[in-house]
Amino acid sequence: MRRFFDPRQALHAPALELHNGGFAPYAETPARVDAILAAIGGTEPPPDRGTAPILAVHAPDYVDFLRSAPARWAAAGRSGDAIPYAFPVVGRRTVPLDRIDAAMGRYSFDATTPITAEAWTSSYWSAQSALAATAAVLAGERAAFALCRPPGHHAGADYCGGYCHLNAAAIAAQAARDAGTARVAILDIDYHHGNGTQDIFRARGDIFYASLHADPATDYPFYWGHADETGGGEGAGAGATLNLPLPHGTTLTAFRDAQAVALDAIGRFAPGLLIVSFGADTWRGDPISHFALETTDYPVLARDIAARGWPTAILMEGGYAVGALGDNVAGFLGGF
Ligand code: Q9C
Ligand code: ZN
Repeated sequence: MRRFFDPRQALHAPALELHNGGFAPYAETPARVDAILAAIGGTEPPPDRGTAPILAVHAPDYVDFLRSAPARWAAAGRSGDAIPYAFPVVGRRTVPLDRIDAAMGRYSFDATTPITAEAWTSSYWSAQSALAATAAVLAGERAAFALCRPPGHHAGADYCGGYCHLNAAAIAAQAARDAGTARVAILDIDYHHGNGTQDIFRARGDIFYASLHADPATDYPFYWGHADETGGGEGAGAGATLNLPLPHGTTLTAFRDAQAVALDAIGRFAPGLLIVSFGADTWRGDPISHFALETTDYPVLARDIAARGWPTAILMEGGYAVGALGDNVAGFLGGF
């Protein structure tokens, strides 16, 4: 299987994140990349397809903000990573975003996603890796992998969050549509709901989004991913979103059954391309998650997906148990 990654994706390295009332080392560390690369062998660097496929998904003012925020933060005399602390939620209105802190809150939905000086560069190349894997599949590969890091599925058209700045899966799905694939399905099996991906496509009927994730009644991102969110808009998106929340402690049997429900729904949609948002934070020892999958479960899940026969681009999302991450990712890819 072809595997894509650019070394610039490892440059983004925030120091700390808010965690249970204090600051903890940032879980989405570049060490994740080293662990995955050591387990899967060599990768190819993606070609540079520029900003056009990014701007096909993300708002231009948001992209400008991501690129300029670190310099604005430094110009305000700040040390440390750029982190928002005030959000325009209560009495939300449009205001000038001259103050960097106002802009930070406007373009973020949480305080766990610093915009380091390298956030744009790393996220840009993460998106390019996703585009390369997708192009390889559209050119005839049965499946391809993009080591997307930073991850993407929490980022919306005009907001960051959940360690994500650019939504690689959404960028890849839109690029496939623009390349002529009529129907694209996204299967999201990260531990967390992919709120950004859902938001970006929720009103559309040409891109199906199905997600297995921890119940948002108990887990981040809380405000999305409930079972009654089935797609919206004026008709076209209705029924093109499927959310399957699962309880803490979920093991292979229940996860596999839920994945089969998602795959059956995707089958009825009849996609020309499948994009898998793959998170290994479903593993039993993940430090921020509460499912109980074993390393030996990942090949099983991958084989169930591969058996459906759709051309498949696999994109990395979360997974924070660095010691087990390589085996979990390699096992999943091996299952294909
Ligand atoms: N510090 C992905 O797996 N929760 N993102 C942080 C505790 C954020 C996970 C709260 C989890 C985001 C791609
Ligand atoms: Zn996750």
